[in-house]
Amino acid sequence: MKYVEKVLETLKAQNPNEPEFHQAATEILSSLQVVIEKHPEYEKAGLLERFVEPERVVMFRVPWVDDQGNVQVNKGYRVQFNSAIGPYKGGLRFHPSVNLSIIKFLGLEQILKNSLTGLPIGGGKGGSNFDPKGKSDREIMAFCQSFMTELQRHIGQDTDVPAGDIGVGGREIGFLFGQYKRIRDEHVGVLTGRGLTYGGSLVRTEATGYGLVYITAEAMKQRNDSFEGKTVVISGSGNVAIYACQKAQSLGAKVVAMYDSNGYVYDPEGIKLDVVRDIKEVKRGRIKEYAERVPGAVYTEGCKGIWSLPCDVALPCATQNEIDEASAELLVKNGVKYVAEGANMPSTLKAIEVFQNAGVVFLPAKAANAGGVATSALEMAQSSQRLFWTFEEVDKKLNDIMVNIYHNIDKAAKKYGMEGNYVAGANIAGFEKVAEAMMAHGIV
Ligand code: NDP
Ligand code: 2IT
Repeated sequence: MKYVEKVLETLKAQNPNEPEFHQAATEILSSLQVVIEKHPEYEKAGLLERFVEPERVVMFRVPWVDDQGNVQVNKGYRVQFNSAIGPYKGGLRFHPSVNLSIIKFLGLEQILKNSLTGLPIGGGKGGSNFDPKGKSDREIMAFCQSFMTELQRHIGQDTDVPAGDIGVGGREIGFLFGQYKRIRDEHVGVLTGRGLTYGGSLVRTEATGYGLVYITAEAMKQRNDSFEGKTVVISGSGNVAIYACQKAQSLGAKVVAMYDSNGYVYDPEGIKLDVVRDIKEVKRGRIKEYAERVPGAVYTEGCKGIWSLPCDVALPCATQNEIDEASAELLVKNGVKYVAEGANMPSTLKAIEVFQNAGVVFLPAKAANAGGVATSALEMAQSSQRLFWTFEEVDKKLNDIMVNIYHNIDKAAKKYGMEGNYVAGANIAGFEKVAEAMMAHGIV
C-alpha cells in the first residue's frame, strides 16, 4: 500500500465518527502522493503521520446563565493543529453543528491555507456548539466571557491568535477581547477581526469576500475574461457572502441569488445589497424579508434549489458540503464556468469531481478564501508595529496576495503535470513549505 493511503487508513481507523475530518484529509492526502514520491525522506521522518495529528486539542466546558436565569452548558474547542511556520491562526465557529470532526477538518485545511498566504502563520481552529441565533446581546456577552475565561490560558499573540468564522463577527470578537484583556491585563493582538478603535485592521471585515473575487478575477483575466456582465449565484448572506457580492457587483457582475439556512431569494434584477445588509448586519433578520421588501424578488424555502439557477459563476459562501454531486451536475448543465469556494469545504468530493471533469475552473477554499486569514496576518503585523495602514494599502496587499496565490497554485499544478487542477495545486503549494519547515525542526 502506498504511504499516503496507509496514513489515510490509519487516520480513519484512529478517528472514527469524524466524517468531515476524513473528507478533508482524503482531499488533501490524495494530492500529495506526487510530492512524497519526490521526497522519500518524508516517509522515513513520519512526516504525514505527524501532519495529520494535531499538536494539541483543547476541549472545555462553557457554562453561562441565560436571560431566564437558567444555567446553560456548551462545549468549547480549540485545535492547535500545526505551528511549523508560525503561531496557530484560525477562526472560532459558534454554531449548533460544531463538533470535534468539524473543528479538525477546519484546522487541517487552515494549515495549508495559511501557508498559501505566504505569511508566517500556523494552523488552528476552534469554536463551540453554542447557537447565537435568537440570543440577546447580554446572553452573547455572557457566553463569550465564559468561553474566553478558559480559552485565555491557551492563546497569546505569539502562540495562537483566533478570529471569527460562522457565528463569530465583530460583536463576539469585542466581547472575547474585552474578557482576555481583563484577565491577562494585556492589550495585544491576541485576536484578529478586532474593531477599528481597539487594534483592528481596515479591510479585515471585507477581506474574505473581496479576496474571493480578486482570485476569481485573476483566473478570469488569464482566460481573457472578467466579471463584467456575468451572472453570479452566492450562497449564504453572512460576512463572506455580503462582501463577495459587493466586490463582484463593483466589477460589473449581476448577483441574482443569496440564501440563509432557511431558504433563498432570487432577484432577476440583481440583488440590492443595501437591503441584504440592513436585514443581516443591522437587524440580524432572515433573508426571507428581502422578498417582502423588494418587488420582483422571489423567496423559496430550502437552500438546495439555489444551485438550479443558471449562472456563469457560483460562489458558495455558507458552509461545508452545501454543494453535493446532484447540485454540481445541475450547475454544470446550466453552464457554470467558474466555481470559487468562499466557505470551507462547501463542495463534496463527488461535486469537485463533477466540476473538474466538466472543465469548470474550480478554485478550492484553501486558496479562494485565504484573503480573510491573510488580512488577519496583516492585522497582526500592524499590531506588532503599533501602527495602522490605510484602507488602500491593506486592500492592495490583499489583492497582491490573492493574485500570487492564484499563480502559485497554477504553477504547482503544472509542475506536477496536472495543469488546471487547482485542488492539487493548492494542496501541493501549501504543503511544500510546511513540510520543509517540519523537516527542519526534527521529530517534534
Ligand atoms: P456568517 O456567520 O457571517 O454567515 C454564515 C452564512 O451561512 C449565513 O447566511 C448562514 O445562514 C449560512 N449558513 C451557516 N450554516 C448554514 C447551514 N448549515 N446551512 C445553510 N446556510 C448556513 O459566517 P461567515 O460568512 O464568516 O462564514 C461563511 C463561510 O466562510 C464558512 O464556511 C466559513 O468557515 C468561511 N470562511 C469565513 C472567513 C471569515 O473571515 N469570516 C474566512 C474564510 C472562510 P443563517 O444565518 O441562517 O445561519
Ligand atoms: O476559515 C478562515 O480562514 C477564517 N475563518 C479566518 C481565520 C482568521 O484567522 O482570520
